[in-house]
Amino acid sequence: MFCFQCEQTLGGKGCTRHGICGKSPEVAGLQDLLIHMLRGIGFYGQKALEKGQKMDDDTNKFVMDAIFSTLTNVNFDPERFVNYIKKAVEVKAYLKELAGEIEGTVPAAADYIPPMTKEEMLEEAKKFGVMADTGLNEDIRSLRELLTYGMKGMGAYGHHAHILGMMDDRVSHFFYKGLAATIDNSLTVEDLVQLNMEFGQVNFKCIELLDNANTSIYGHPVPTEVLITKKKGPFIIVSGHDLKDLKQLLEQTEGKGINIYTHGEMLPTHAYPELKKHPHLVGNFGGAWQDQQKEFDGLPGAILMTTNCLQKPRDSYKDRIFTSSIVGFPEVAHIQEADGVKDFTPIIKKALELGGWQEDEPEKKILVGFGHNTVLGVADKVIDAVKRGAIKHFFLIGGCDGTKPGRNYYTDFAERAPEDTIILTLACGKFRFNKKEFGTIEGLPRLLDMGQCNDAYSAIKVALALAEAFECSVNELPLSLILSWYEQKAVSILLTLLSLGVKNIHLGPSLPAFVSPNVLQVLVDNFNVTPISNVDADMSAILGEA
Ligand code: FSO
Ligand code: SF4
Repeated sequence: MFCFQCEQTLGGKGCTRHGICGKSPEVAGLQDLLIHMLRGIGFYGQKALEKGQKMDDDTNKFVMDAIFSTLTNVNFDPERFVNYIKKAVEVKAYLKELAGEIEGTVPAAADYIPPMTKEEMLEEAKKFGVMADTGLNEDIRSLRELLTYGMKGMGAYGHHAHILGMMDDRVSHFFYKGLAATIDNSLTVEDLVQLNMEFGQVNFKCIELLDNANTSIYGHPVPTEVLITKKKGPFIIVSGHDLKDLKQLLEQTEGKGINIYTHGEMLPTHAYPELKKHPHLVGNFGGAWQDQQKEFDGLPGAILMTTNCLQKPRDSYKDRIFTSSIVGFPEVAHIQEADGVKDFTPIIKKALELGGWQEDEPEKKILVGFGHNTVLGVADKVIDAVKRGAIKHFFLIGGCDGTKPGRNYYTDFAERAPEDTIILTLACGKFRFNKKEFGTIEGLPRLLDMGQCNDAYSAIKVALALAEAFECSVNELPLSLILSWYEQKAVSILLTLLSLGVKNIHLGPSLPAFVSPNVLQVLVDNFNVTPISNVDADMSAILGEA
């Protein structure tokens, strides 16, 4: 196997024997084969679109879901990948027919048909790994992978928007174009840089769609205090990013005496009016995803993983963890779905059987719910405070957490931020410091949580509005982006920020292994992307201190 798509890749180079994430060589091989099939689907899909053919919704959905399934920490079940590959054969045949006669060269990947048993698929997969084409120019490989990983992230966001009934052709059609580009040998480094930027714009549209879906269905997040301590009684912990799963579970557990806790990236959901109105959505449990094995160990409650980040479940809780939709792990119960409705009966039964915590803990709370609607609602106050010098700078400390050392940087950075600065947070990196006290500036909390990683849309919207108010560009605002990346959703957000012309991003804890030295130089030259160094030096440089 060879995989280097996430930040924790072995030695900063690539996982070759077994994934640090727990991905087996078997799953890695099947994912390689699935991606190879999707590239061919991209070719015929793009040809069909160029001829003005209409793409049906099921095909678009398959492409998004299949690419999402290969994202880090989502699905570890080989059987699910065998099924995706079989389905991909049908989808490709359908698109080939739709595309009709092809003029010009057809790449070999487009007409590739895999064998139908898992064993044969694994043998074949060896031909299609990331490094299989040893003669490929390293910058071309780097840019193809950058685009592929960005699309994995957009597959996740597109999936969430789609299940809430929102989709846009610009988003769903880009997958064909992007995947086709990764097997187009006529494209140069410049073409691929350009395409990655185009992708960033399309992903911006995608996260906007998702924001519209979330806020039109569940209301705009409002500042909300969230309990972070245990309550007596049976409970279910819901992790991941899927608001629809959480809503359906809240409805199905109504009046059953079960408390629902959010975990990880589900924390911001407490702020949505249509979710918070359920009194049994009681609080948030634990820290970021990488703490789950320790935190779920022997837990007297049930756990639902709606998306990444799933880690290999320990035996102590394997009987009480459930996966849904794209997530999977061998021998872990999967929640079934029919016509968009999930049946959570098994998890409800499990929670009641386990009985839950025996006692209440003394209460502690934290504040969430500072999406674009809330922040822009107090924009006049914020702008005035900046003009008077009461607020000197904004730091967006956003992105994902992870297992590797070096991530204390973000906690240290937040703690070192001067008292006349505001800290905006996004995604699961915040768990390292969101329970600390940061105080207020003129009644405004200094730490404002904007939400999940996909809520980067909120941060961008606020930044654009502030730039308009101050009649300057985003890059001239007293705003610095201090980003931590882990998996491919972060890659998609990074490309979106770059495509919007955002410069001076501080990126860490390490740089992506799939970015070649020349591609990195392009990012540095054009966008001044800066690797994080040490907190004091970075803070001084940002604030212009001597
Ligand atoms: Fe974290 Fe995992 Fe949201 Fe990621 S839970 S690491 S960027 O999947 O998605 O922030
Ligand atoms: Fe390694 Fe990350 Fe790939 Fe898992 S997803 S195999 S940890 S590079």
